[in-house]
Amino acid sequence: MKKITAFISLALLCLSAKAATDVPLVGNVLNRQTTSLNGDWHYIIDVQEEGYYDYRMNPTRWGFFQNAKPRKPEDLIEYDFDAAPTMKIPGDWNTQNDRLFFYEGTVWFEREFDYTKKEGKRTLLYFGAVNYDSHVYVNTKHVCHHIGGFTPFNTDITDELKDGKNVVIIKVDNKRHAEDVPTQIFDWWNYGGITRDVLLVELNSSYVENYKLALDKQDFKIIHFSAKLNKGTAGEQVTLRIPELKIDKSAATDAQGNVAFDLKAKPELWSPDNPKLYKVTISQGGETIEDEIGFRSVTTEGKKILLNGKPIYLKGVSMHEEKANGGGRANGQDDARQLIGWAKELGCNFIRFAHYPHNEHAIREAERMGVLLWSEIPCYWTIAWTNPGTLENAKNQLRDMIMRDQNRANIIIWSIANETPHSKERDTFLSTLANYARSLDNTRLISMAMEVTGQSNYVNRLNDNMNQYVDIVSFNQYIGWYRDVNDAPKMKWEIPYDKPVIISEFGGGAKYGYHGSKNQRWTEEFQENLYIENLAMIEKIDGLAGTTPWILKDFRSPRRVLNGIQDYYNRKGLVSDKGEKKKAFFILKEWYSKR
Ligand code: GCB
Repeated sequence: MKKITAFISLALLCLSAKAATDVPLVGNVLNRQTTSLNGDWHYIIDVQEEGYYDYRMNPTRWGFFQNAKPRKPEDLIEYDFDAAPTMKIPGDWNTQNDRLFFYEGTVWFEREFDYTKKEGKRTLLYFGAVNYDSHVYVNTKHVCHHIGGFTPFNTDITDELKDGKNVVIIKVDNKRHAEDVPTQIFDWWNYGGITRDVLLVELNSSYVENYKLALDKQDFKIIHFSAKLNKGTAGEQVTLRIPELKIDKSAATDAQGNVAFDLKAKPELWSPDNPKLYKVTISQGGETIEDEIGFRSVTTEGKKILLNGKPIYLKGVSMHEEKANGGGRANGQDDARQLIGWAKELGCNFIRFAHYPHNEHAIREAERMGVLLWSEIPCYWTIAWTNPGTLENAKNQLRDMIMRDQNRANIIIWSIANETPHSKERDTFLSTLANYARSLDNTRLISMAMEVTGQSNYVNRLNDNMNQYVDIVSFNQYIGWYRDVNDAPKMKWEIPYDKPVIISEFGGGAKYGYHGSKNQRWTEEFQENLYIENLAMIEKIDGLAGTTPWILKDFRSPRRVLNGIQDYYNRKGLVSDKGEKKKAFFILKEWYSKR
């Protein structure tokens, strides 16, 4: 008995140990010295978390992270990663095994890799995203715990690695909880698993953790540069080079390991018409990081959004991060190119990446294709506003989204929430996020998708306390879907703020190929008419600076149960889940061609 208690305490220690090796996110990981751990990973479905808790819900002595093997024929070990099936990583589990289609719970993943220790080098283990709650173990040691399904994280595993064979095991749990971000209910598929790249990142013991290059908002002949080392080491030389602009400048870090300077330059400005990117290198201590960076400014003036000092109308569309054909999480250039390609065909210069940070490949692809972006964290619907842990979680997601993407010229808006119910507690929570976003990055605009609540008959008045914290007031409205389309011509919209307005959602469902009269719900004609009426109505809104109708492509949602049409798809796409364009696609295209 004594022995068992001792064992359990040891295991408890193992499980609760806060990762001493957790390190802040490294910027621009895709262009670092990396080894990919993508590929086939063994997995074990663990409905009751048998590999984590014992029958008293205490940490189990048989934790799967131990990767135990029987030594004697009589040994009891009830799991075996070597005998388990494999799935492709990155990838969601729902679309790789029929038995996991609706599954929400724990799955363990395991992968072996070879490694050779290098003197003086540090190795980080990086995950692009794991949905939702993950515990990572290297060679049986717990190395980190991460919460949040759409932001990257890395941890320093140098001290756990050995020459030769190493094993990484990760417990992934995508059960939904009220205090999570997003919360228990949301209108998209809760794809579980290791959904983005897994990388080993090799670094010097002192390295550039992150850096930022940004054009001055007013003076387009000044570029601000700053960089931060992982350590507070003074006197380290950091060199920035932009050969095409003849920039080659070095400076020494201060006692906090920071360096910052301004440059005089005359860059060609990045814009949707001219998505010019400059080759940039940042060097320090023998390590050189390459990047491609665009220079642009985004500001507002009254009800106008200015890109490079000139008013721009954001011809947009909303988009989920789902594969271009069928469902499943997208992660990679091909899906991005296809989806963004459809948006461009619509005439878009802007996409709302809803409702969470999308993968870095898609963001970079959009940047190359000249598409501006709205990037969002999943503070969606009924968040637990008064729970400190929930706020901490939302702040972490916001920080990591910004830290990953702060050098992407095409991202112009950080969105902090979607359709949240008004309350004092919500305002406290969201204003904390807005202020935090601004403190991290003052070179972009802040917005959130609001709701119009002051509705009386045909007068819609936007009345949201959060207006004072955002640069752009955006709101969703569903005239024609959750309200009669014939109301559209009578509707009046009052937006009493001297700020640009984006209609962040409007739309309605239609099944591709289903035809009928414009009054027949779910037909392409119904959706087409809804777009005609909405666009005519929206056009009259004072200060309208952009539109991102809901949504580019049909997407999977467990809320859209069988009714002969939906089949677990939200059918509000302008393009079907198989890539077929519906009639409304061409209405929007025509409207955008005239703006
Ligand atoms: C909304 C939500 C979006 C939903 C959409 C719908 O307002 O923001 O996530 O998918 O409505 O289809 O109802």
